[in-house]
Parts: sequence; C-alpha cells; structure tokens
Amino acid sequence: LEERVLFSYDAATFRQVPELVVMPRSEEDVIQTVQFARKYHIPISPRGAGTGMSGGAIPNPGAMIIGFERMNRIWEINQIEKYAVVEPGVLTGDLQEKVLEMGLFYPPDPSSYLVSTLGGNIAEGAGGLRCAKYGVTKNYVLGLRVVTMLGEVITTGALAEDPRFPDLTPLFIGSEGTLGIVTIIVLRLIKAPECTQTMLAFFPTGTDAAEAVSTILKERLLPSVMEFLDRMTLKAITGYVPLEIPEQAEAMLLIEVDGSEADIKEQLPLVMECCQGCQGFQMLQASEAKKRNRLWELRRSVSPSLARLASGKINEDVCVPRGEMIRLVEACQELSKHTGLMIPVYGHAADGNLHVNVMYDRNNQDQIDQAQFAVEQVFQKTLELGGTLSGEHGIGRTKRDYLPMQFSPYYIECFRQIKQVWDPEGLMNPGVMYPLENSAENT
Ligand code: 2HG
Ligand code: ZN
Repeated sequence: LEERVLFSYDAATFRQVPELVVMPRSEEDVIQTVQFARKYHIPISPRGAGTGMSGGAIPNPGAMIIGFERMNRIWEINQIEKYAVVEPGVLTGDLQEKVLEMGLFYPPDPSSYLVSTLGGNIAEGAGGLRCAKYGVTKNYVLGLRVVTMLGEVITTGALAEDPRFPDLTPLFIGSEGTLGIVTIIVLRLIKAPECTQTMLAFFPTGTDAAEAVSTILKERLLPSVMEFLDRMTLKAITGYVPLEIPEQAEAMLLIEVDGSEADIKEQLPLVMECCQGCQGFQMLQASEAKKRNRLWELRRSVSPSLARLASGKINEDVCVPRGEMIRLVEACQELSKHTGLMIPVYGHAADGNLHVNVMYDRNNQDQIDQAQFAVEQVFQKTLELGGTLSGEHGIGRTKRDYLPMQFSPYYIECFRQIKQVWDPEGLMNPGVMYPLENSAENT
C-alpha cells in the first residue's frame, strides 16, 4: 500500500490510491498491460512524473496506474537531421541537457523541466516559458508510436507507415492519456542559440508592465521569455529570493533574449528601452549562467512560495489575447477584494498564458466556497476577453466540469465520439477531460 500511495497524487488537489501500479520497461510490456486491463475491465491511468496540475494522472477508484519511470531511454539524437527519438519517461531537462552538449536545442520548458517527463508534456500539451519565440510542445513532436486500448500499435507522423493518411500526431498531443499510450516520441530539435541574456525590470503598476510587453511585441522584438509577476506574487516571494524587491514595485517582468551575439546586441537595448518607456525601473541584466540563475530564482521560486501563503491553492492557467492581459489581472485584483482571498497572478506574458492562483484555507468552508466562486468568475472573465480555460496544464479532473462554459454540447459530443472510437469501453483514463456515459467510472 505504501508504495501505491506514492502514485496517488499529482500537483492538483485530487488524491486516489491506485489498485495496481505497473511499471513497463518496453512497448511490449505496455501492450501486455493494456490487454490484461481490457480482459479484466480495469481502467488505466498513464502517469509520467506526477507533476501535472489538473489531476490528469490521478486514477479512478479501482484503477491501475501505468508509470513510465522505467521507460526513460533516449534512443537516438540525430545531429544532422536534428531530431531525437525518446521514450515517454525521459525527463524534459535530461533531453535538453544531452542535446545541448551537441549544440542542439529542445526549447519547450513547462517551468518544471527538471522534474516533468516528455510523455507528460505531450499528454498535457505543455506550454511554458519559451512559447512566444519557440512555440509549445506540439510544435516539436514529429511522430509517435502509440499503443491503443485494443493492444494495437499505431505509428504517426514521421514514424507513419503510410504518409498518405492524415497525420494523427496532433490528436494525441493534449489528449491526457484518454486515447492511447505513447511509447516512442520523435522530437524536432533546433540549433542552440549562441548566447542568451536575461534581464528583469520592476514596474510601478501592472498596467505599465503589460504595456511594456505590448510595446516589445509591437516593435517586432522577439524575446524568448517574458514572464510577468504581479504585486501579490512579488509579496509572496519577498524574503525567499536572493534579491531585494523594491517596495514600490507592483509588477515585474523577467525577460530573456537569445540568438547570435549580434542579435542580442541589437535586441537587448531596444527591449530595455521599451521597459524604460513604460516606467520600468531597477533593471538588472546578466549573461553569465550563475548571474542569470540568480535572476531566474525570482521566477522559479514563485510556485513554492505561493504554496506557503495558504493551505489551499487553486492554480489556473487561463490564456487571453496578449492585449487583454492587464484586464484579467485587474479583474483578479477586484475579485481578491470582493472575496477577501489572496489571488496572485503571474505567468507567461509572452503568450497571454497567466497563472491565476486562488489561495484559501482548506478548513474554512466559507473560503472554500469563495474560492470556487472566484474560479468561476476568472473563467467567465477569461472567456469574455476572448481567451481559453487552459493554456498548458490540461483539463484533467479540475476543469472537466467547466468545459461547457467554453464549448457547445455539439462540440463536446464530437470529442466524445472520437474517444469512443479509440476507447470503446471507456477504460483509458476515465474521469479525465470529459465524463463518458459508458466510461468505467460510471459502471
Ligand atoms: C509555471 O509556469 C507552472 O510555473 C506552474 O506552470 C504554475 O504553480 C503554478 O501555478
Ligand atoms: Zn506555466
């Protein structure tokens, strides 16, 4: 039991101890596991490192976890054709490090690159820190091998046996383990940038910081990273980071520019000018790894620092058009006043993907209700602004019931029918993404 408990949680609030945990070492093991599950009608939940934020790796009661820790081999890194062939359990950071040694780059970093797996990144359709310049996980997946619930192996994209059929790769990216189990991944690599420079700027208001982001984008500058931290987030990290946060700072941007030396020489002063023009102050910059890491600590410490603010933390990953970002931040500040809850907002300003964290006391029913109300209001506002409920953490169990706010019954039914084709008995990660009438959860 103790060992199974280790597989009962992710970074969201759901907990469920699996009935069984299977750790395959090969695709053949996965096929046999799926056949076993099908024979005995046991629901299965694939699991990477369990760092997900929407309950996607939490099993249903009585279900089996297929954990990918042991399928963590890098089969090939092709320097000439610039691709890598990996198993789903490889840590994103491990691949990044390996390819960098060869002068190559795998850009997606869902902030948790050191601990999350490539299989998990694909299942969630992960985004992260470098989206604006480099795109998200889906922009790097060239092909997959997938074990279906029938125990068949299908190949997609670069691995497809017959390229005349439509490429099914995108169907599995972001499908949260509900359609098939990925066993091999072919990833696109690019040439590593020659150098990278990191800078940060504080701003007297959130609006100024948002204005700086818009100006930078309007000027056709393309930083690889543009991370926004609001006032409450800055308060939360104060004392936990190696830099002093100025009293009058209401927002901060962490920006990274990469490319050739000439690119950086040209872009960085312009980016700094944009920040200055929007009241940016106490700007710092660093090119050497150690100093850059020091600046990055302000960003990497956010999630753990927030966790110390309250016993309950609902972390959303809504996405709005970049020009509307500040309206969402302002709406969250209003909501914070209205509910009396702390609602820090931070995230990937470069692509409008913001982490709205609703902090509450888990032992206080009134706060639990207020937090629920706040989340609904945040979703409402996001949709009003032309945004979407999830940018990168997936729908999982936490957002499943909110889907009808964004999608029509017809649209949801279309997806339900796609699921039906791949998983007629509803055994693949039931309860995640959308409930099915015939899923094992309901039988
Ligand atoms: C990040 O960008 C992750 O740091 C985690 O997506 C977000 O904890 C969070 O709210
Ligand atoms: Zn994020």
